[in-house]
Amino acid sequence: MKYIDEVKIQVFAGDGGNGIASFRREKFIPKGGPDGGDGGRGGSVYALADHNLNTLIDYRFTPIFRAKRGGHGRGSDCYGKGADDVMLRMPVGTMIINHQTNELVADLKYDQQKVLLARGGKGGLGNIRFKSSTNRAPRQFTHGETGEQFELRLELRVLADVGLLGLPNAGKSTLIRAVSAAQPKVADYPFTTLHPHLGVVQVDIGRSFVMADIPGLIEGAAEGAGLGHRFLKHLARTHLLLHVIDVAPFDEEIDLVTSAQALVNELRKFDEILYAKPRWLVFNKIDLLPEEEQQQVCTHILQALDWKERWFTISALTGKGCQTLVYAIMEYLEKSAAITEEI
Ligand SMILES: Nc1nc2c(ncn2[C@@H]2O[C@H](COP(=O)(O)OP(=O)(O)OP(=O)(O)O)[C@@H](O)[C@H]2O)c(=O)[nH]1
Ligand SMILES: [Mg+2]
Repeated sequence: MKYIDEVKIQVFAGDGGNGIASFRREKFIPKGGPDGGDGGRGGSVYALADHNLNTLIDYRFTPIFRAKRGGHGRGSDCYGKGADDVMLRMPVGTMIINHQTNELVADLKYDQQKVLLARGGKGGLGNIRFKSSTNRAPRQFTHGETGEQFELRLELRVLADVGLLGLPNAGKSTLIRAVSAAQPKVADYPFTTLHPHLGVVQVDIGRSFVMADIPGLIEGAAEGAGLGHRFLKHLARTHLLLHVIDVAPFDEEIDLVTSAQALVNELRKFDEILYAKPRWLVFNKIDLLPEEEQQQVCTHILQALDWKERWFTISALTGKGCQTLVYAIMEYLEKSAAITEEI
């Protein structure tokens, strides 16, 4: 299925139904009073967050949504029927932006969150409403209000605590499979992952965090190489990035230091804020290296990069080191959340 994370839609709420001027006409009642009812309310358009959805693709095909108008009032005190509301289901993590003003209308953060997008018009008043002691036969009535309408932009930014960053084939998807129930495809060719996947990492009872796996990044991504770098925006809301490095690449020509630096450059070209986020190094596939070489390779990279942050060695395939990594992440997230609260 194609992954769509930005779309433009138009929403039209229904107009209110008109009120009506009408008089009772009955046999033997020569002068019946006013009996024109109010118009019904127009339907409104709402957004509803749904955690079972993970793409905005449906909106690419159907970008226009209209709620119905309210029924008109009728004689014999009959009120017009209110129209049904229209519910637009969207993935959690969708940001809804007014396309004209660029204002953020809503940010869907939890399942079943409901947000009004366009309000239906109120129904008009029937002439019963205008009856008074001085005016027993009013002819006034009002029209229904117009429903609101907007052009909106939907932008999906997955909500994850930790994001995986790395060259294609580094083992990002293997890692998320090892530590969560997420099952993105794993294969020994580059660009296996074509869109973001989320996995919930359950560390202990009641302690968990969300990890995001995104497509691999290569040098020149800013200029469109590989799958480009547009998927990086999905890391914008994370608190921590894990830079996954394959320590035993199939292609022995690959220089681990240069390629790690190239990746960080791409990150920086994409967004300074993302670049400034806390980042840890994760040396993966250590099962492919003899023990003494593991140490050598890691030390070499750490020194060449002048690395001051935390780093880990793992094998996503055998699971070695993965527990230590997830506990460290959990503790870090708990601590940083505490810091934010204190401020
Ligand atoms: N020996 C070994 N192989 C691994 C390990 N982790 C991943 N692999 C293999 O490396 C290949 C690529 O793994 P993926 O998890 O698909 O890599 P990715 O980083 O998600 O790749 P893209 O989605 O293409 O960016 C697969 O053949 C995995 O089985 C590891 O720790 N040890
Ligand atoms: Mg992958």
